[in-house]
Amino acid sequence: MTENSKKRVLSGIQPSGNLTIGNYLGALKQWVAEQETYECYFCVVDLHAITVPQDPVKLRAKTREVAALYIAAGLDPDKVTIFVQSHVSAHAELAWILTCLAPMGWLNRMTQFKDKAAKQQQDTISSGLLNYPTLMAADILLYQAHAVPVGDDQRQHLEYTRDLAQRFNHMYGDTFILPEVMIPKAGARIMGLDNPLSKMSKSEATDSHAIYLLDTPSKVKKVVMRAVTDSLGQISFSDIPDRAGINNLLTIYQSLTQLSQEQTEARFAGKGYGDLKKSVVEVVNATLEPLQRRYSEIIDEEKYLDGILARGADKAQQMANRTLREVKEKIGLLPTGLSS
Ligand code: AQP
Repeated sequence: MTENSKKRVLSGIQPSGNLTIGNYLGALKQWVAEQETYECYFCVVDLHAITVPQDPVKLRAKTREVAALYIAAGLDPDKVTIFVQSHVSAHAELAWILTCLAPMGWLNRMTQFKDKAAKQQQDTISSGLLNYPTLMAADILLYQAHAVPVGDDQRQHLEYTRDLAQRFNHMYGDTFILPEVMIPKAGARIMGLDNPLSKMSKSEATDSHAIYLLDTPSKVKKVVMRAVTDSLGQISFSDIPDRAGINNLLTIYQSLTQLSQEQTEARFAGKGYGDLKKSVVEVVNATLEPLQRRYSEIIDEEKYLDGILARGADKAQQMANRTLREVKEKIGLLPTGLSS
């Protein structure tokens, strides 16, 4: 298939902390699988990260770290476009234009905003946090993405993106492709190991909450062996909240081994929770070992990494600016240099 006949996907991760196995299973792993089939744009969404306070020095370092992790996880920079969101100013411009179209009521309904706002003091919540989904809509619509591979927590933001695109198309004529959400069958919502009723998140501060992609094997072992389970002694998938801990460990195991639910349960028939945890430690460490090796080869190669990001930004700009020009023309913004 030629590049032009391929469907496009776009996705991104915020450089807002240490990437977790949730980010890997919900996002990165499917991106790697899709790079042969789709024309792919993957960005490090630094403008999203600043919707909550960030230390400038750390933010810069994390932005490089996340880009290096994209490559270490298996994205091939010769096949996909990897770039930093803020290097393509069209994202911020289209976000503003869409902000002017977005009813406040739609934004107020977003559960991620409510969850994140609840963790902050009322007077410190930025309006950027409320507008986060509009920036995400701009990211996606600029590239006329057909599909967006994300974890389950982003489903509502994708619906919002489609609603906004439809609203624009209705007001100004067909402009945007309506993107489909692409959620993995297994691993779409990995839960916290310390609290299997809340999503594993990279900005959670506690030590026993997450498996991070750059954790040492012994740290992985420690956090998995401590994971919250139950006292039923039954190893099977389940939707029952009391059984969420075991369900989560089984899901991590299943997603990393690519087994079916039945095969996964069969593997642990007659075994105890300790065996399950040990097996999870093994598959996680077997996944992280090559990823970390590749990561350590590239993270200090600043020229190599910056070169990839510069090329990525150039390519992304061409696509994004084309869409932005069309949008500006349709809404009546005066183009520059008409008489020159
Ligand atoms: N626990 C998870 N299970 C499956 N997928 C997940 N994703 C995040 N957590 C899980 C997916 O990772 C991608 C990037 O997420 P993000 O950086 O844009 O922010 P997020 O969804 O808010 O993820 P975090 O880790 O919770 O970040 P913080 O703590 O910084 O806000 C998305 O595709 C997401 O679905």
